[in-house]
Amino acid sequence: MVLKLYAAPLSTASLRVAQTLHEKKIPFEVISIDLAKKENKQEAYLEKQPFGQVPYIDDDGFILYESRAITRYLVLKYPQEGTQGLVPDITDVKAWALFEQASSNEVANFETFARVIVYEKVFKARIGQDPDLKAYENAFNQLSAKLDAYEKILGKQPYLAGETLTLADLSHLPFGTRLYLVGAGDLIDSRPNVSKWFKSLKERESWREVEKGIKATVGLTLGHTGWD
Ligand SMILES: N[C@@H](CCC(=O)N[C@@H](CS)C(=O)NCC(=O)O)C(=O)O
Repeated sequence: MVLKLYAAPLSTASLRVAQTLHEKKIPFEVISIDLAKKENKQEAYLEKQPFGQVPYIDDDGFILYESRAITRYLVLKYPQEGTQGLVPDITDVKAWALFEQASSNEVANFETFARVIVYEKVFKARIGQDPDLKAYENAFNQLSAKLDAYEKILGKQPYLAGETLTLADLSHLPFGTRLYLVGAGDLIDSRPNVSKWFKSLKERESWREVEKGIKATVGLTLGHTGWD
């Protein structure tokens, strides 16, 4: 049975999973969840994803949510397909630990702040609320300091976990590209190592396939909703 991705086609976490499906050349069907209509809060949905969020996958009856967990599952389950090496050999504990370190950086040192910048700058306006400029400025300054550390790391190695591209790098794309959309792309572009690294990520074919909205590679895509 073809893998099913329950997603909002422009949601950041959904994009993360769809990009990995493209990297790994895994055929998938999209079941579009309309967040505005709160389809993600209906009882049947909550049975699969108890937190009422997108995305989740149904891989022949195996249900999994949390975008980063899904991408790791896909890479480990389909080792022969598509791009190789997106996670290190799981028996190489040091390589795996460096991958975990890079992955935690993405969550704790990048998305935490990028999310606030995007949310305050654009999302609140879309739902008719005033942005909290102090929260915006605070997140901007904190992300700026974190990216100074990224600049040093990427001056010593091409990717965050070392010499090769991993999911930890790709995971930055959904919110990293949103920074450009809200006029904060200079946080990336003003740092040469970060800028070169991020440009190489944005140019991947897998990202081009999903950046304008996730489309199924098999079956139907039912409309485009969701942006955060
Ligand atoms: N940590 C989760 C985050 C999922 C998430 O925040 N999904 C958002 C869309 S990007 C969502 O469903 N928002 C609607 C809601 O929380 O009610 C993941 O990575 O899968």
